Amino acid sequence: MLFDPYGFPMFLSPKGGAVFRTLQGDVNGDGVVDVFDLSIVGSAYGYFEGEHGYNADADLNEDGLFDGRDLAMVTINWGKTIL
Ligand SMILES: [Ca+2]
Ligand SMILES: [Ca+2]
Repeated sequence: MLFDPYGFPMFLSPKGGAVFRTLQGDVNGDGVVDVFDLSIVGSAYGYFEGEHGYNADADLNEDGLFDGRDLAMVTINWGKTIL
């Protein structure tokens, strides 16, 4: 995995191949991992891909299920900001 100078992981964009900076657990993409992200992942907890309550944005490890492993990514980075 690549990391930027601030220690945040960088990923390849599936659409354009460009590298962009992100923060794991920042589900709503506002640059901070906080209660708003937790509320999103809480509402998706236990849902499988294809089910009505499944939220692909909350499936942080992209395994088709939202569970404790995704929740752990939020708690590990709790309070961190991308700025
Ligand atoms: Ca956020
Ligand atoms: Ca998952």
